[in-house]
Amino acid sequence: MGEIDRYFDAALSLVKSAGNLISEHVDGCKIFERKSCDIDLVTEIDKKVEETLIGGLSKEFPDHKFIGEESVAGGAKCELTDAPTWIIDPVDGTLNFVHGFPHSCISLGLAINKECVAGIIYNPILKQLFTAKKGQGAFLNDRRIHVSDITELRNALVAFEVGTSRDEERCKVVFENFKRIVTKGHGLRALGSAALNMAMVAMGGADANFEFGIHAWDIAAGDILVREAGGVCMDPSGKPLDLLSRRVLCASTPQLAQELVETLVQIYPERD
Ligand code: LIP
Repeated sequence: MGEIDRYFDAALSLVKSAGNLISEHVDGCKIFERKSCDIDLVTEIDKKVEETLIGGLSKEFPDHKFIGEESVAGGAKCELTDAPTWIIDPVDGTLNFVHGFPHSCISLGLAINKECVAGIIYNPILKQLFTAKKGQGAFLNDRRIHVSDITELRNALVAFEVGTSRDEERCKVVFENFKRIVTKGHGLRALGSAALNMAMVAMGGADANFEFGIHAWDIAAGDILVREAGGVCMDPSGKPLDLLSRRVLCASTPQLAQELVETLVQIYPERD
């Protein structure tokens, strides 16, 4: 068994047990605090899941590093080095979770030398377990998944999110992109979880996904998942993905990604 397999197996069992915290509270977790703005929420479950994952992984791998959504919210620095780093969103789709809309997941990526080499996206409510390891393919539960073969925007279903910022200038760009994709493509979808949107691209349910303003913890697991499913993941400008840039574009094919690069109005949020 390789090193990545060993790290992955330990993480998977922690993710599965932390998933129970989400599924057990899915009907009753309406108590939340606000973070950066009125619709950026955190619940006790977000905090408990993150503590469970960081606690378990640091016990197993004391020299590994962590970038966790809720730890960063508490003032910790977001630092990505070459060391093995677990990038954690304990509940991606917290707003969904608070409302009982069943698209919330744990998103856990492992980066080594700043490259995502393993990812787990687990929606315990709908029992969807997406996994990927470098060079070993992408899976939904135990079934191998692949991206679609769509190459043109006019045939594409595109996932996106508005994000949490309601800054007027930013919203103008979001709505312009909304208009461009709706006019040119088959349609737009927004599940309310960046990680699950990327998982949809990996399984061929959507053909592309883009978002401006996301964070490393929203996209780290999705990056390796989409690539292992045969898709491409990059910066929306067409440059290589930068996990801390708060920008992502993934697609089933390089041709579709390129068309989106040329179609989207770009936003450059402050880096993580
Ligand atoms: C949320 C995302 C959502 C995105 C928001 C936010 P959270 O994550 O998954 O898709 O639009 O900006 O990052 O806060 O629920 O973990």
